Amino acid sequence: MKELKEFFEDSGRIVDETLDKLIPSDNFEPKRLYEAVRWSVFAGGKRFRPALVLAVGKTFGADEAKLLRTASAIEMIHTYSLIHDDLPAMDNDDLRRGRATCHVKFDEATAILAGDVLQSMAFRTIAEDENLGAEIKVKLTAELADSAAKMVDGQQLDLDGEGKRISIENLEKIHRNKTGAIICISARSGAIIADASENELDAITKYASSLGLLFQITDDLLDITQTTEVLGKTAGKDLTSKKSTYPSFYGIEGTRKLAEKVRLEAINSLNKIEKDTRILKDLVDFILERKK
Ligand code: GRG
Repeated sequence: MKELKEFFEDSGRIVDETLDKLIPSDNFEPKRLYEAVRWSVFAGGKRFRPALVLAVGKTFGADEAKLLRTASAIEMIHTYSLIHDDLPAMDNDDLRRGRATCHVKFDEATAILAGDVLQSMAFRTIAEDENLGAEIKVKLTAELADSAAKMVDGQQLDLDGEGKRISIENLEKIHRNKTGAIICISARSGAIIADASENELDAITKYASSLGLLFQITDDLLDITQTTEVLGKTAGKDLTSKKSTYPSFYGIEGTRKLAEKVRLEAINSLNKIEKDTRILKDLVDFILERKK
């Protein structure tokens, strides 16, 4: 997977450069707010969602310049969700991306505002993209807004289900919204910017839907099998907060088998696309084999 490793390094670097230009410096007033935003954005996340925007966009022939702002906007939405998810009213966590969470480093009010301003910045980033036409920008904005709302729906459903035994159908519904929706828009936006055909967009949506589920399944496994040090966030949280997870339904081995099944579904969707989809296939294996 050398090619993918290089791809991740390159996309991570260029997305970081773009984010650095888009996000006000920590000298910008109110300083405390932008310090908090930068603390959370530049904390060493995997940048998986922007990599997916770039990988899908490039697969269908889009220029990198057309993809960078949308990729960065999606990372802004993702980071906002992590900041808010860590708050005492939600997951109440003190470690994220290997460092203190935003509300621990700053304070709760600043963390709420940092998440809020990141969300506004994300939509502005797309609206002001000079490399894209108005029609595409409206489509991207509408889809991203819909996905961000689905993520919030999923978060509420997740909170409602805490401490309760929920059905596997409900668990899947939570994850398709909470985790899947932003992964899905990441892949779709790459295809939309590249002006992919309806059939291609359909195949990419199915691929991303499987990829999103696989991401959550592996997240559940890592929460049990990995250490806090490697994850950069508190391990074993699902058990202590009595969350329903895939391993709580299927056990660890059963969950690994499910992951393999979902992996094959993702690959089968890619096989319907008549382009070189190697990098997208490698991304599936990256998610399956990831250590954090
Ligand atoms: C608070 C509105 C709101 C939504 C929260 C995304 C989310 C919804 C909560 C995060 C909790 C969580 C552990 C979700 C499971 C999957 C996930 C999104 C993991 C974190 O994403 P990574 O692994 O993180 O890509 P990095 O730090 O690498 O970007």
